[in-house]
Amino acid sequence: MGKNDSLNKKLLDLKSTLPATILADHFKLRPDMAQSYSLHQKENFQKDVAWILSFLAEAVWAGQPVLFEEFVSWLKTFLSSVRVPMKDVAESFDLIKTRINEVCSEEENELINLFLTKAVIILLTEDQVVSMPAMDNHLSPFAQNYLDYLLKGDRNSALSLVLEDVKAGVPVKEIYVQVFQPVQYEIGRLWQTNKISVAQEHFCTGATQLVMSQLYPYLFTGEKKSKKMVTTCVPGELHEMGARMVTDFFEMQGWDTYYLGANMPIESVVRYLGEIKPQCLAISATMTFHVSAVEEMIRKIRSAPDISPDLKILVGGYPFKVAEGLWASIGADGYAPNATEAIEMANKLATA
Ligand code: B12
Repeated sequence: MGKNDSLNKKLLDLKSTLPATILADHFKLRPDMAQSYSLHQKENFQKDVAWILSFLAEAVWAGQPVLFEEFVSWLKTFLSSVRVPMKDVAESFDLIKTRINEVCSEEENELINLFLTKAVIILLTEDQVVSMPAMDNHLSPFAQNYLDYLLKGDRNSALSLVLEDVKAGVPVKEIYVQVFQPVQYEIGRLWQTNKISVAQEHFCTGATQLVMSQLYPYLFTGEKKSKKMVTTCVPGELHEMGARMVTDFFEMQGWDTYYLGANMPIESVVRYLGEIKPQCLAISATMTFHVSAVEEMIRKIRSAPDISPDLKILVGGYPFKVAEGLWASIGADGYAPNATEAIEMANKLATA
């Protein structure tokens, strides 16, 4: 699988001009729309075109059509919930294809057209293709109760519910795996299907971060392993709860953990690793268009003179779940789909 840097750049460069061009093309094709679109709709249309280019560029770069297909399924679920006809979306994809074909080589177009043709098929198949983040996510009665409190804006009751359980001896890990993670996924699904607002999603996430911080005294096991690990997200990546959860699982296993959180500049991570000298680094990315940043971070770490070649680098997050083998192709030592398996993988790599 080759990394197509020049095509990636070409597609990303198009983000500055193509959205306006496609909007104009679409209006030419459908004058009725030109009349009825509000300014807000025009802005959203152009944002969507820029997004399509970002996902396309990254999937083409990674040589992973599945990343783009997943995105198209996601877009289908997202736009269907606000009643955008898929015929219109498919038309835009065709216009995007035509315009890209004007500026790319024959060989590049052959590759891009494979991605875009499949996208149109996904959009126009009758069955609603449900993307991975919107899949049915069965919550336990306890998790449902917790979510209901959050959705009502009742953070205190949500906190009490969890604290009572933990004080009664329920392991923190169980709360993370059976409550926080599925509830976060469900919140995402509710937002994607237009059932809750961005504000509600932010409130729920903030509340769960608060509850997690209250559980901090329960994380320490007492037995220390004299092993260090650092966790970070890549530049631009704002989803930090997966990274945080992975870090806390290591802490509960007796590791000394150093959690850097969201949106970390690569140079700072490299410098920090040189100072801390951990045995393991966990890199988290949720958005598909951040995979190349993960690759860049790994490449820069590997070439830094003061970082041990024995440092084991684990990666995880949504794109790595979707695209099999992606982790290996960007130079990581391992991947795990969740916090529990992240520990198992780190132990396996330590003894390898
Ligand atoms: C909360 C949230 C946000 C918050 C994040 C705040 C914060 N402080 O973290 C905010 C509001 C910032 C946000 C922003 C956006 N979000 Co958001 N967000 C979510 C949401 C609802 C929950 C994320 C979460 O907390 N998950 C819980 C954790 C525990 O799960 P996890 O990340 O999968 O982590 C586990 C594993 O993946 C693994 N893992 C993770 N990292 C690592 C690392 C290693 C090394 C290992 C081994 C394992 C591992 O272990 C973890 C624990 O088991 C998700 C829904 C979802 N399905 O995830 C959407 C979601 C990810 N967001 C989405 C979108 C679209 C966006 C935005 C683009 C929205 C917008 N229009 O602006 C932006 C992009 C921001 C950016 N540039 O990063 C979409 C992505 C869709 C797609 N096709 O990619 C999702 C899926 C929602 C949806 N269903 O549509 N978001």
